[in-house]
Amino acid sequence: MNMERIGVKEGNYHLSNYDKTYQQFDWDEVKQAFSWSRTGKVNIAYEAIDRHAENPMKTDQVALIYSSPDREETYTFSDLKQSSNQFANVLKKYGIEKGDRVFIFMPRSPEFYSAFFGILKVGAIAGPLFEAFMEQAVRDRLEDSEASMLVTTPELLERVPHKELAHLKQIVLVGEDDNKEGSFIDFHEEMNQASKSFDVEWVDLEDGMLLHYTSGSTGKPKGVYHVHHAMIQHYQTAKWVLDLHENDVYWCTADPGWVTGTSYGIFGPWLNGVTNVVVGGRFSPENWYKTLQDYEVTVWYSAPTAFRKLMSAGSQAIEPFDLSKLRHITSVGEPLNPEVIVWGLEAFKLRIHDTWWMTETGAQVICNYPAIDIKPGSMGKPVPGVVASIIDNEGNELPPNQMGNLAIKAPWPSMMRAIWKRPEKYESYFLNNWYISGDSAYYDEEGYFWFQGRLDDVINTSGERVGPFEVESKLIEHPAVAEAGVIGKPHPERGEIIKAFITLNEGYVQSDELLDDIRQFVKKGLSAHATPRELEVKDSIPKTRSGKIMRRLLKSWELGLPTGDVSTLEE
Ligand code: 6R9
Repeated sequence: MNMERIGVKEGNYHLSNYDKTYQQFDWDEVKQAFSWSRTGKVNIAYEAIDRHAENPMKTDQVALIYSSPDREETYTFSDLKQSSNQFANVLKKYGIEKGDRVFIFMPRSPEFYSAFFGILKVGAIAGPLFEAFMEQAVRDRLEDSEASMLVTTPELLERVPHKELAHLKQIVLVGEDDNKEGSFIDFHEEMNQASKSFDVEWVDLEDGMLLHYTSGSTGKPKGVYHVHHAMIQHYQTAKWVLDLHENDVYWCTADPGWVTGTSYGIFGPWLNGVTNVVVGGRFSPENWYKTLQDYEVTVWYSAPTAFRKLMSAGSQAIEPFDLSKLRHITSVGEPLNPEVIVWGLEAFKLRIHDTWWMTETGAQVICNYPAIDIKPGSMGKPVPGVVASIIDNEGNELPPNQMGNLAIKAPWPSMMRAIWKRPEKYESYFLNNWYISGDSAYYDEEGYFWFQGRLDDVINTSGERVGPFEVESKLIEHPAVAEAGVIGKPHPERGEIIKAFITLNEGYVQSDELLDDIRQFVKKGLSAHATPRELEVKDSIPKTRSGKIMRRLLKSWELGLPTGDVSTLEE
């Protein structure tokens, strides 16, 4: 097989002529897809839910398939319109107004989506939090955002220091609470009493709708602020990149505490009126394959870390399942190792399409489309309507094949509009009208972008620049290696040496021979200078909830330094 390039399969794809569209496209063309282009009345919740509920052809279509170990339910667009109207009425009753911050701290569930759209319908700003956050992480976010209301569950309430948060006026509890002390609002009781009709609060395209907190390498997490305008890009990229069509059944595995779980777990599919699968509970290869099979999922959006777990479970895990309905797979969050793409071709007979974007970009920016060739290891090409480039530290564009700052020309529709309460921080992202991503990359003569690393992760060993991703990818090609995290460790002679942390696949035990074999494998496969001088076997590799290897944390452990903000660390 030619691994340099994987060609396009026959198919009726959106964006069938990438080059032409890229040259001619203007975001104004998308506006007519929304009712506000005719009525002037804007609200992303209306476009995602109510517009379909008011369409006789779509009102009874299943919008949400929810599946968790103890619940399996479906909701139509009409159901979601009504339940979010009910919650909007609850919010009004308790005085929530346009611009207020209302946070949601609970597992994925149908109630989550009613609450989320209810918040948007009153014009308030939603702040979704990962259910696994512990007290400090919850406190930081509620304090910084000055949220006035929180929607949570009785189980998670103990991690909310509510008596110490001056701005937090009200807490809505979803679920039975036996020893209710203090005055909480009972979600189900209020919903039962609330009217199913509601007059949506019309907003401006530039009004806020979402605050996503993300951690940088230093300091407290920052609130990335998004506006209703983002819907234009959510909608259009969900067509071009996720290739969503009317009859698709779509599954995004991301939690809405992460931007992927909102932009493409909520907005992308529902703005396009597609049936959306949401799965609660824990990951296991069997559950995941069963989900794909039982709901006849056609389009799937997940992350390299998940694909690698499935890959290490082997082909016997996939064999019992019929995945013949699946026609398109996409990936985000960290580099997609070529090894995983090769596995995907075997396991699913499909290409896995890598997509690059960030919390700050709000939507997909550089992607592999079903309609272009894939070069494994590359993130693909910019979304039409978005200009991406590589610039030096002075803000000058660099020619092909030169590594530099991956940058996006401001503005684009889904771009963040502020860092909450920190205008100087926001300004610091921009240079000569370029948004500086903090990633390093280069593009080749054909315009494909190649990720090199977070700028702070690139290793310089004896004057050679080595991207940790390259080494990690090579390591996991070794049959014994399940996962790998690679850092640069300071070294008096060489500047840095490469240190790799690995976990082993089932059936392998650590021995000097094995570690030596792994090192030889990298040396042979990559190069001597990219070979880890140190190799350490671990039980697990620290990752963020969105699946990114936390090299910063590995490095702190290695050097005995303080670990900084670890609120996004997966358990
Ligand atoms: C959507 C999301 C953003 C950072 C980004 C980069 C890394 C994301 C990637 C990727 C290589 C890809 N990243 N996608 N790196 N290839 N396809 O992940 O947002 O959590 O804000 O992370 O993730 O380093 O700068 P966010």
